Amino acid sequence: MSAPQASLDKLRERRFGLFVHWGLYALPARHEWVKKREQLTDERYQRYFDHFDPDLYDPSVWAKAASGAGMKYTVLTTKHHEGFCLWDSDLTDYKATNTPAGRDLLRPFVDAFRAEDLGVGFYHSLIDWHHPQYPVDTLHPRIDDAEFREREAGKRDIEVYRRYLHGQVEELLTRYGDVDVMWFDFSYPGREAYGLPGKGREDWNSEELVKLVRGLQPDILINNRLDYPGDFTTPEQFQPHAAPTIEGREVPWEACQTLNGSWGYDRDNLDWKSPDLLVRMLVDSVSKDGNLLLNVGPTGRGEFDERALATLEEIGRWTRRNGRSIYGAGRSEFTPPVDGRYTQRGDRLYLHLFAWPFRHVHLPGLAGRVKYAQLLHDASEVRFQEYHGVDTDSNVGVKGIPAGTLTLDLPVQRPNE
Ligand code: JFZ
Repeated sequence: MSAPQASLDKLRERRFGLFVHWGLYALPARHEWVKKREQLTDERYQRYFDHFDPDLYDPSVWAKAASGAGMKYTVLTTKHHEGFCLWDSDLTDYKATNTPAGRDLLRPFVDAFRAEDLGVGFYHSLIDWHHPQYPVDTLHPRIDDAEFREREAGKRDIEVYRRYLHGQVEELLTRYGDVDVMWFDFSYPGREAYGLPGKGREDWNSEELVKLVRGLQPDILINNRLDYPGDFTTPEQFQPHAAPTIEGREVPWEACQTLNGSWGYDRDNLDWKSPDLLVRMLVDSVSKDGNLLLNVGPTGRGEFDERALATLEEIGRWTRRNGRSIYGAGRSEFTPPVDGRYTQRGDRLYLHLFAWPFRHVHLPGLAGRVKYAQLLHDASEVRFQEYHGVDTDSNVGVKGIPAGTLTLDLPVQRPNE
């Protein structure tokens, strides 16, 4: 069983999305794994629950920022590994309703993004460091000491947690209308060989969970982190060198990327990627038939950090003029020049130059294939020469290069784009 082709087509058309990691970890503001990394007890972590008061939360501002950046869909952490729920679940007290926020934070989010005509997806953590019956594993033996493992071992009944997991997914998929994507996170099977516990399809009952999801939302797309076949794959924090394949067949994919190396709000992290780099990552994804899901970690007061907002605005200046090379576009059969990427939509070929060459760029295989060329941002004509293997005076600049090469004449100065 898999999602309808129309849903995959829609994902492909959208190409660029907003990932939002928001939870209690916004308050310590030092990475969403802080509870695990610093081995914080439930008692110590409680202070973030008690102080969770996002008084500036206005998801219509988030949705407008996403739309302004050229994003076409969003995926929000309904629950991350810490176990805290943004919605008013009947199955736990560990939810936004019981914090100073005092309300369901998911509903206004969903409404705001739909109002901007953006697709809505739900990230949902399979891992849960708060549920009393979830057997917490050591993922990093250097961090999680043996004593901790011993204390936890055998004391917890994952069947109870599994019912909770399925029940919460049912809530999410019955209360908030049509959901475009269910983004589960994550499985780590097959570690038994190293003397470490793993978690996979048996633990979640992935088969049943997928049936449940598809039964409730027949058009939904499911990612690939259930240790069970999904609709698309999710390379994380790297750009694959080519479209990923499963058993030799290319699969739909979406790269997820941070703005600064952390998913949750991380105040002191200074690894910010430049807007220019992020645009190149978007182009790189599309040139390999994939999407980019770019993350923002909102603050504990419910806002996007100024640095995130500035980056999204800058990206938006690019996508507004160059979106025709992104939305609904994909890979081209042609091989781009060094430091360049091709994207293609129908019979339009888009050349993205990551480095500006001096006056000429040579495009092998394109001679005789191009009717007209222009810069995309201002529609100004780009003249070109074609070299068919016979030297004439008109191809002074292209002598000695392979026959079949088309050479673009570019301005010396890179246009301010
Ligand atoms: C997971 C989360 O742990 C992380 O906090 C964030 O939400 C991210 C989007 O997803 O991170 C992972 C998941 C899987 C691997 C690495 C990081 N993995 O399989 O190597």
